[in-house]
Amino acid sequence: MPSARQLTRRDMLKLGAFTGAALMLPVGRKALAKDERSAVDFTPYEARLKLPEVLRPVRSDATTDFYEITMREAEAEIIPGYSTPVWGYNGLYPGPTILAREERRVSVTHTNNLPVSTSVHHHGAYVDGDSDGHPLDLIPPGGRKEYKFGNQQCARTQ
Ligand SMILES: [Cu+2]
Repeated sequence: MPSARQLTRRDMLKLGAFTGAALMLPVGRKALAKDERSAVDFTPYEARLKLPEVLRPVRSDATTDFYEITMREAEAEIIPGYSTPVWGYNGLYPGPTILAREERRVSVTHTNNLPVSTSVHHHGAYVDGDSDGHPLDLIPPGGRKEYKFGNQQCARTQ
């Protein structure tokens, strides 16, 4: 079984094209023809849904739960049996879940251990501009940034 690093860009593009078309295939049908050019062979819709792990706060006080997340390179098993390099929150794909309660504040401090500057956008969060993570609000490699959430919103997935 090849590791993800053995897959070529072309292989990954083939796989991406397949996953888009896979919606029209009957469940259980083989994903890719097994020939010398196919690096991966799997049956779609067979893997169980992996729920992102729930992150625990590093500390809490009367009003706020504090979390720490490190962006780093890791390997993830996106396709069962195959390892894929990812840049993940705590090295996870998808990243961890933070459970928040309405009106209870959350602070998340991100550390960037990736080789490039990143922005952590919080889609759908009612936050100050400094905690929105807009495209020019970059965390350089080795940098840290705290994001603050008041959670003055009704329940939702963000
Ligand atoms: Cu957005």
